Amino acid sequence: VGSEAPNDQFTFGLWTVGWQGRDPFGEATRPAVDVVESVHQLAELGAHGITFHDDDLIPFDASTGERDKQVARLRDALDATGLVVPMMTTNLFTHPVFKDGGFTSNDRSVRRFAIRKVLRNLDLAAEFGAQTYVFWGGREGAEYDGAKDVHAALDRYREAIDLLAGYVKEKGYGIRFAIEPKPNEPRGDILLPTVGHALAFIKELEHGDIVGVNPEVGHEQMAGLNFAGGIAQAMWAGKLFHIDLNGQRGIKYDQDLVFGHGDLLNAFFLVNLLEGGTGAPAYTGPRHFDYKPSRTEDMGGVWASAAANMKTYRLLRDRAAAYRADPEVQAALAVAGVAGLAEPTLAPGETLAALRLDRTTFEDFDPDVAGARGYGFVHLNQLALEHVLGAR
Ligand code: 3MF
Ligand code: MG
Ligand code: MG
Ligand code: MG
Repeated sequence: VGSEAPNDQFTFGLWTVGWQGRDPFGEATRPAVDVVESVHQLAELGAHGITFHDDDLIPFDASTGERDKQVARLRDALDATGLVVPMMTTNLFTHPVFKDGGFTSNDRSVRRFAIRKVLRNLDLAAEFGAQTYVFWGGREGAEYDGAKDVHAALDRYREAIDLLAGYVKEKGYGIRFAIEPKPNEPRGDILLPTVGHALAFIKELEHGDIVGVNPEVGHEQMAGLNFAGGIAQAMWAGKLFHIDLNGQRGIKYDQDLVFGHGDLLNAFFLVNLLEGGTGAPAYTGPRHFDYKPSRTEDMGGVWASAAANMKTYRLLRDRAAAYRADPEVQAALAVAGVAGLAEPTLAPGETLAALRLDRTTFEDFDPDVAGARGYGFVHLNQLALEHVLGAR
């Protein structure tokens, strides 16, 4: 597995395989995993790199000496395995200080502390050569509408992101930011709940040129949204800087299942999209898995589930290529008119005035004829399903 795998750019958060299975109703079901052990195991399985929050590596209250020691241990493990760190991020959610948020806490001293915590970790991200820095504002939100002035909160969110992006530019780190939307959990409602909200927020930034999104499969699906559709829009906007792949089954708590263990057909079309199968340019960044090995699993199950993410992605990539190469699919796509949508609605050089003069567009247009057309979308989808099932 190891030799071809690094090209796949499969990466894992240290917090994923490191999750001990604590949930709101139950204790940990697994022992803590040492970071060095995770790096070696993931390298063995064929991963390309790892990602982490500051606190995944360095305990929140660590002394400078302890911090240096942990950084050196990770450095050694990376050197020994060849794994890289393409993305880093900040934990602004675990400690009680962040219970009302980091950048948007109603307490100004907390907001100032949050910015300092990120600044320190950005320096470390530059040291590790990370290209992307993720902002998941899990505690930026509220349970009660009267508790948070959303207008002011967005002002403070923008202030923080712009200050930090300005810092990265000034330092010449070459790091880009990626905002990770999520609708709820742990807060009742989280600011920037969906990809669309985040894209609109980025437009309001001074340093929006280096800010994009890091959408997570389950987060959009928790809001009942089409993940592949959201990703297509993020790519269209040139803002898909990073991605969190996992599985989710419908509108419920954040499940963080293995990639593909939720809406499999949507995962298939997602992979097709990411790999350039729709004709839009392929996504070239890491295929990052942000999942949780279910708390029913022992350590063997943890590593097996990590491998399952990568295997599923590869299988879907193969299935998507077979789908595209299938002449029946090509014929169904033609009937469906999918490629025709790429043609601009006005002809080259045609003006709106010319469109109005063209009688075929209105006066002589027969909506009943056009309305009688069958698009064959169901057949097309059945072909996709049969490819996913390995039946074709
Ligand atoms: C929570 C998440 C986060 C983010 C992480 C940044 C703890 O639902 O998805 O994982 O992904 O903070 O990458
Ligand atoms: Mg998540
Ligand atoms: Mg999730
Ligand atoms: Mg995530």
